[in-house]
This record gives sequence, C-alpha cells and structure tokens, in this order.
Amino acid sequence: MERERTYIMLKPDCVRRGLIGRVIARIEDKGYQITAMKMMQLDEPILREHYAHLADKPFFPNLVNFMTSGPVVAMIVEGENVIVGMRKIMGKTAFEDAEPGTIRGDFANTTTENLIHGSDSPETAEAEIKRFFG
Ligand code: DAT
Ligand code: MG
Repeated sequence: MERERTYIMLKPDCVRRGLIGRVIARIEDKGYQITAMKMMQLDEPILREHYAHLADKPFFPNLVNFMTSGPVVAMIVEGENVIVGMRKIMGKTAFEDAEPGTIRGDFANTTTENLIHGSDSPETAEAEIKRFFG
C-alpha cells in the first residue's frame, strides 16, 4: 500500500471551542503522522480558491464569513491511505449524517461549523498543500 499525504485544517469553531487537542489526538491515535502544522488567519481570496467548487452556492458568503472568523490550524498528515482514512475519521459533511464516533458526528451541530477540513482526492491534496504551505 502507498503512503500518502493529505491537507487537514482545523476550522475556526474547533479552535474557538478548545477542541484542537482532542481532534489532533484522534489523528495521532489512528497512527497518522503530522509532518507540518501552523496556525493562520485566512482571507477571502484564499477561500475563493479553496472553495471554488462552492462559489455559486447560496451558503457561500456565510461559509467565507465563518472561515475568516478566527484562526485555523493547517496541517499536513501522512500515512497509508490517509486521504480516505481521514475522511472516515472526520465523518460526513452534513452534520445530521455524520456518524457518532466521527469528529463531526461527535462535535458538530451545524453543517457550516463542522470543525475540520480534509482533502477529498490525491489531486486536491497536492493542490491544497501547495496552496496553504507553498
Ligand atoms: P467537505 O468539507 O466534507 O469536503 P464540501 O467540500 O462539499 O464538504 O463543502 C465544504 C464546506 O462547505 C463544508 O465542510 C461545510 C460547507 N457546506 C457544504 N455544504 C453545505 C450546505 N449544504 N450548507 C451549509 N454549508 C455547507
Ligand atoms: Mg471538500
């Protein structure tokens, strides 16, 4: 099996609610390695790139407001099949569909403020790592 890397971001609600440690513990408990990490404040231009696939959605302005409402924690996470694996640990996008035992299932109570971002394919992982880590 192939070692992969993915882009993970703890969103402003995760930071604000004091859940950074508990979410990172789940990543480490799984045996994945965090190989880069930084706290940063996002702005609208970088979010227009990052969420380009959602620019036409009615919730987009709200999403940008939320994502610029405080700092995020940006990470590169590595491991075997880590892209799919992290998506499983995160849980589904819509909070009401996210299973108990997943990060979103256990901690999210809205769909916008759902704690964590994880790349959804090898192509987006590389593009997102470049976008946020240069
Ligand atoms: P994911 O974050 O699971 O990859 P996505 O890329 O489709 O999901 O959407 C990015 C973020 O946009 C998502 O984490 C929360 C927000 N979002 C998506 N669909 C939404 C909806 N129907 N209502 C409100 N926010 C939504
Ligand atoms: Mg996505």
